[in-house]
Amino acid sequence: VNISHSNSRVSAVLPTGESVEILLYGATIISWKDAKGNEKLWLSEAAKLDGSKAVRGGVPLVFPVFGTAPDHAPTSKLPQHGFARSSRWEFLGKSTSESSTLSSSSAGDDSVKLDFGLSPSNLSEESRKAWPFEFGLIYSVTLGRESLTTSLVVRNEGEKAWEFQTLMHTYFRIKDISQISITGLESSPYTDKVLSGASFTSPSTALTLSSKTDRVYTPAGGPSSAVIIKEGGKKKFGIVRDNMSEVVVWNPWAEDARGMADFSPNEGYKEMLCVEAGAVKGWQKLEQGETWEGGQVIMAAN
Ligand code: TA6
Repeated sequence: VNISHSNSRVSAVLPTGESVEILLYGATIISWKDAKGNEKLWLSEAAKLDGSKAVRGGVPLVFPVFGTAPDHAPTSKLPQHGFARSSRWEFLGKSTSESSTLSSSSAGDDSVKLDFGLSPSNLSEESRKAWPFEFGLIYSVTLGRESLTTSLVVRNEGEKAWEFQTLMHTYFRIKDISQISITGLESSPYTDKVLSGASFTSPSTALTLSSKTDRVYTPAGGPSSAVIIKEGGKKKFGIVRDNMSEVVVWNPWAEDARGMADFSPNEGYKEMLCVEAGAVKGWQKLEQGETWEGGQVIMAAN
């Protein structure tokens, strides 16, 4: 495995060619390519990559609040989606794994795990003041031959209990939003932000998108069930969650895409889809010294 680590980003390439690139800013994954160099994530052409604002695309990390929570006193002063995606994380190092079987086709590593850390000492004064709790985050990004795994360990390092929400805001790259269908969200409760947060139960058919979509599903299959994204009937991505009870589906569509200064090209909404694993309904509570872990495994079909 080839790892390079500059003062702003970390990247890794497997012997077979798969690659991942992560900004230390927000520990934001900004690129994930398969062995043939096909980019799997969508990144706006106007995304700020200089730390001046959260990245529009890739996989921003949402913590300790999803959206804004004006009536949740402890997080009510935080910016939308919290501070994790706009703080500078530390690179803690990497570990590689060889395939255990001797018959592995290609000599060398089959996967590499990159670890990143965030604690109060990494936060701006403003963020510390807005959310004055002792915490520790370890975010691991594992690049495999056919998969990308992101997992987060959250620890309460203080004496007082506190609660959080977290979500991995993955922007998938697709060819044509009109050819997309999503399974794994059938017959499930969801709230629809396009309909001012009203609650519904989804039908037993796959989800397709034909206008602005912004929904928070609690899949009936539970916090570790799979969601499949198909394009033209062919599987493109599989997302298996671990301890993440919600899945958010978002596409801004034409008008909102035009309205975001860092969303480019305007027509880009046709080539992206956010399907986001998160624990965002209610709050995860951690007592002193307790930890929580959650994440997702994304499989990409070539
Ligand atoms: O993906 C769900 C969502 O909460 C949408 O409501 C939309 O606001 C999106 O996140 C992007 O949020 P951002 O703060 O990155 O512009």
